[in-house]
Amino acid sequence: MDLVRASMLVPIKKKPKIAQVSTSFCRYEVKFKDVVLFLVERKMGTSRRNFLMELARKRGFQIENELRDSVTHIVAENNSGAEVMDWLQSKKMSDSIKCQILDISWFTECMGAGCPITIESRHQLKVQEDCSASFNMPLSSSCVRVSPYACQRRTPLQDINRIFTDALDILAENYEFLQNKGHRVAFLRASSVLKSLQFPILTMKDVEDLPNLGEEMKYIIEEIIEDGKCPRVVEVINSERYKSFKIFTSIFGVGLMTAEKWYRMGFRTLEDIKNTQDLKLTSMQKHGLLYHEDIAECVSKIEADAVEQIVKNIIWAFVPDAVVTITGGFRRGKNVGHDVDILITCPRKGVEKDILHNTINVLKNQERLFFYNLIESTFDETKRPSKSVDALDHYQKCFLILKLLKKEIEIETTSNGNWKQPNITDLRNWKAVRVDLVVIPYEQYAFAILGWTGSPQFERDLRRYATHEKKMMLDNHALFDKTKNVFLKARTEEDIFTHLGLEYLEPWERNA
Ligand code: DCT
Ligand code: MG
Repeated sequence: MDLVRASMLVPIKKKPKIAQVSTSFCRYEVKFKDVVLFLVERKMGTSRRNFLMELARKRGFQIENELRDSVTHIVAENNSGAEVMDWLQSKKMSDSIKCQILDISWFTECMGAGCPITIESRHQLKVQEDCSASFNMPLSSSCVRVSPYACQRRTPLQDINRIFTDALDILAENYEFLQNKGHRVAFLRASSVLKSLQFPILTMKDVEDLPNLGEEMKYIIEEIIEDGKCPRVVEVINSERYKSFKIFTSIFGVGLMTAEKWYRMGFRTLEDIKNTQDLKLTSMQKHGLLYHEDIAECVSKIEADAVEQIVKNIIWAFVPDAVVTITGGFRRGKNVGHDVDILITCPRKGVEKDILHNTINVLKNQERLFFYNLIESTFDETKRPSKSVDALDHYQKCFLILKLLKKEIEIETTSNGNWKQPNITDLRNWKAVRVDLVVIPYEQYAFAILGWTGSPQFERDLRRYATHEKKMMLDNHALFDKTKNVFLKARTEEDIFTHLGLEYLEPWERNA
């Protein structure tokens, strides 16, 4: 149908005037006279920016299309404070700007609340990184009492005692392979304490007052101080069981039970598994084997950002106000991970329910899906938070293997300005990447993002702390106060820390 005929079928409406705050043609009532917003288009894209501007106007906000002196709040998405300043400098505006420079999370929360909300430090894009954090960050062996809980320690990504923590982590992993949960957790806790230290361990005096270090762990530390290595760790690394379990559990879909079964059947290598015709494999394991080389190679930050952009482009085409966030290790500042964990929500109640199915359909049409396993939500409101510190959550989610095109990584890289050759060695123009997509109802988002940011050890300790120190139960859905017999509401991660009486830790301080 052509446009002329189409226009004859519908009554001709008066063309709406485009809302412009600085003129008198504004279609919507301005409710908040002191606030004038500006959205940075860089990394947000034109269509999403237009949608969000319209949404803000409907909610009674003033929003400028151009950066003017009247602007009070600049909002950017996926840009650091430094990047926004660079952009302002390129517009010769950096000196004159006296307004707030904020992350999109502030804008989204304002839209959810229907009014400007109080600006908290987490909303502010910092132009210079604040390196002054000193809470429980032991700078020498005698200066601070270290908490036994990871949620009371700041643990940055940089681990200056890696020689010790690697050893303890390998022994913990070996206990995991032996299915000895108690020893595994004890070694992980010990390693986690050392990761928070901001001084190198040089003598046994440096570790004598630290919590979670039993005699066994201290003996290992002593051996490493004296010889630079621990014979027990060397023995584990070279043991047949450890090597085989390491290979088997690196296959997507293979857990400890399957690894144990294969080991008992006499299998030792990847080839043993690939070459056994009558081995019963799940669809997930078959695909895990097929794309093992790529998946075992890990995902770089650049690849993760490209995946995030693909997912955002798809979702924003039909739900422009959806919130799509990378979590897991990448949110904690890691440069590599074994997968890309993405949380999806929408401030409009109920809208999130169809997002995952629609996204999967588009990914299928784009021929990007090597494998997916969609699990519907099993959330039951009547159930209290789980007692287990390692329990899985009940959100609707999808585990997938995504086809990432080499050119998409290149585009992502060049737009960032720092070119790096993608780590793809053969002539294929794609790489298979493991992605988890998780859909969260908006009111549970704070709990979900806290849970999915990790690290797993940080989460374990946070839940233990809630149970043992506060008589509360925390999981990825809710926080329950057993003394008052009520669920405590939280809009942000800070709210949850406050309920628990904990000092707030930024995601990059949770690398426990
Ligand atoms: N998580 C959780 N409950 C589980 C498993 C995981 O709450 N039962 C959280 C903790 C970390 C986060 O989800 C993501 O999990 P991983 O991807 O396994 O951890 P990661 O830190 O992102 O590790 P990697 O960087 O290797 O992907
Ligand atoms: Mg991850």
